[in-house]
Amino acid sequence: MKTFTNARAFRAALIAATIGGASTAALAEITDYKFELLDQTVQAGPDKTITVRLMNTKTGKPVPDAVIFATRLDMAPDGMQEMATKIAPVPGAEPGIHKFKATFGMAGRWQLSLGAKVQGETGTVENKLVITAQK
Ligand SMILES: [Cu+2]
Repeated sequence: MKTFTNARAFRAALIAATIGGASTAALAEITDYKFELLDQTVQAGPDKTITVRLMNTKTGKPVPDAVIFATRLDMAPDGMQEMATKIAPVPGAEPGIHKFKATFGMAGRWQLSLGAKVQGETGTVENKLVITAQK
C-alpha cells in the first residue's frame, strides 16, 4: 500500500512538472510565428530593399531573438518560378525587423520564401510572402 501511494505521488509530481515546464517554456507553437511584409510593393530595378517583421501572433509582438534566413525570391506568383533573383541580408535593422536587398529585374509579383528559427521553439517557421514590383 505504501509503495502504491508513493508511486501515485511520484506520478502526480511528474505530471505537475511536465505541465509546469510546458507552460513556462513553450506557450507558443512554431505555427504562431508569421512573417509580415512592411511594404507590399517595391520599385522594379536593382538594389531594392525588402523589410519584413517576424511576429508572434499570440502576443502580437515582434520576435527579437530569431535567426532568419531568406531561401528564395522568384516570380512564381506570375508563373515564372524559374525567374529567381539573389537576396542578401542587410544588417542593422531594429529587433524583430529584417531587411534584404534584391534586384527586381521585372515588374510583377515576386514570392519571397523565408525561414526562421525561434529561440525556445522546435521546428522552423516557413512562410512565403508576395511582393509586387512596380514599373
Ligand atoms: Cu518575370
